[in-house]
Amino acid sequence: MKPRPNMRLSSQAMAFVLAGGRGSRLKELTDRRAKPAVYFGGKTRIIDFALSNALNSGIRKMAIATQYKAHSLIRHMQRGWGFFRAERNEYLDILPASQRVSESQWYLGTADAVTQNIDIVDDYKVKFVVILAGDHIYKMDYEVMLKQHVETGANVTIGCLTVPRAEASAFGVMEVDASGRITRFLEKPADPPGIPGDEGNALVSMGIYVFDWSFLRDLLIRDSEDENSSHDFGNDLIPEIVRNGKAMAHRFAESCVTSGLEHEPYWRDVGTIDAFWQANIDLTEFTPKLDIYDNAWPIWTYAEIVPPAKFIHDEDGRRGMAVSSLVSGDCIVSGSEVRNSLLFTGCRAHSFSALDHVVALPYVQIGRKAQLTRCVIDRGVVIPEGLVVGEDPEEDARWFRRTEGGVVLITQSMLEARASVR
Ligand code: ADQ
Ligand code: ADP
Repeated sequence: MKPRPNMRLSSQAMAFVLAGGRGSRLKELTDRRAKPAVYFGGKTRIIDFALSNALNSGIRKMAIATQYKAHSLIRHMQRGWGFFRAERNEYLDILPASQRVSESQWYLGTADAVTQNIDIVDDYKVKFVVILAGDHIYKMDYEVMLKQHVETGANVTIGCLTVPRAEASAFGVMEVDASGRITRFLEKPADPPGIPGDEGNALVSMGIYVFDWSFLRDLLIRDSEDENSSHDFGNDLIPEIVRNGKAMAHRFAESCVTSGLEHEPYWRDVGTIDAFWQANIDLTEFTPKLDIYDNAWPIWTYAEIVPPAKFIHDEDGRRGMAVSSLVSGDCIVSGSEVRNSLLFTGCRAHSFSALDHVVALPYVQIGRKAQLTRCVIDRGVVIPEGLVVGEDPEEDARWFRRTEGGVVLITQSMLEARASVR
C-alpha cells in the first residue's frame, strides 16, 4: 500500500494481537481460560484493553492469534467484538493455531504466529502492523507511536517503560543512545543493565512493536528458514534488527503526555494472583491511577443486558451496603457489608456476610454469615454459609491457594475438595 500523507496513520495500520500465552502464574484462574480472557475491572476482560486502545486509536483492522484454552476468549470476541463491518473496510479475525500451515503445528513462538498468517495480513492491504500483547492493562494511543515510527524511518519501533531494575529480568531490556535508537537488547537477562544516571531502573520492552509490513514480511520469511531461531519477537527478531537495522524506542511516559491520555503512566502485567488482586482493588481507591470512567477512551467489551445492582435490608433490618467498592449490574447485596471490594456482574452477597478487599468474578454467591478478606473468587463459585477466610493463614492455605502476598484464591473445585473431607 502506498503511504497517504494526509490520512491518519492508524487507518493504514492493522493490530496483530498475540493472545496465545497461558499466563501460568495466574494458577487456577487460567485453568479454563487464557490470560487475555481473564476478567478485570468489574465488566471487562484483560484483552479488552489492548483492543480498545487499537479501536480508540483509529485502527479498524485487527487479527487475534489464539492458542492455549481459547474457547472462552473466542466466545468473548464473538459476543463483544462482532461489530466490525467488512463493507466499511473493517476486519476482525480470530486466528487459532494449528489450522493453517499444517494441522498439527501450533504457533512455535510469537513471530511464528504472524508468519503462519502472512496471507491474511497481505489481504488487509495495510502499510503498518502494530504487534500487541493481549494481556496487559494500560491505555495508549498507538497513532502517536505510528507517527514516531514514520518520522524516524525506523525498521521497528518498540514501546518501552521504566521499571525497577530488580524486576527487569522478566522483560526485554534495552540500552538507547541520545536519539532513542536502541543500541543493545537483552531478552530477559539474569542481570539487567540499569539506565545510565538512573542505575536503580531499567528501560524495558512492553512487547509492543510497530513495523512496516513489507519489512516485517521479509524478516519473517527469513526467520522461518532459520533452524536456529525460536521464531520469537523478543528472542530472535528484535535482537536481529538491533544488530543489523534500526530499532527505535518509543517511551510510554512521553507517549501519554503527547496523547494527553494519562496524567501518570499506568501499565500493569497482571500476571500473578497478587498483581491481579492488587490492580483490581486499586480501582476502589478515591482517585485510582487507572481511570476507567474516561468516556473519551472507553474500554469496549461484551456486556450482558442485566438489571441494576440492588442493595437491600435483610428481614431483620440489617443494612445491605457497599462502600469504596465497585458493584456491577445484577448484583444483589442483601444484609451484607461490602468494603473495598469489586463485584463483577451477577454476584449475590447474602445476609450477615462481610467482604473486605475481595475481588469476586461474575456470578459468585456469598452464603450467609461468610466473612471474607483479601480474596479472589473465581467465576460462579458458591461460598458456603459461614465460611471464614483471611483470619487464619494456615487454615486458608490448607484448602485454598494462599499467595506470598497473603491473597487467597478460591475456586469451586477447592471448595468441593474441602467439603468432601470435612
Ligand atoms: P513475554 O511477556 O515473556 O515477553 P511472550 O510469552 O512472548 O511474552 O508473550 C507475548 C504475548 O504473546 C502474550 O500476549 C502471549 O499471550 C502471546 N503469546 C505467547 N506465545 C504465543 C504463541 N505461540 N502464539 C500466539 N500468542 C502467543 C515479551 C517480550 C519482552 C517484553 C515483554 C513485555 O518478548 O521483550 O519485555 O513481552 O511484557
Ligand atoms: P465464560 O463462560 O464467560 O467464557 P469462563 O472464562 O469462566 O467464562 O469460562 C472458561 C471456560 O470454562 C468456558 O469454556 C466455560 O464453558 C468453561 N467452564 C465454566 N465453568 C466451568 C466448570 N465449572 N467446569 C468446567 N468448565 C467450565
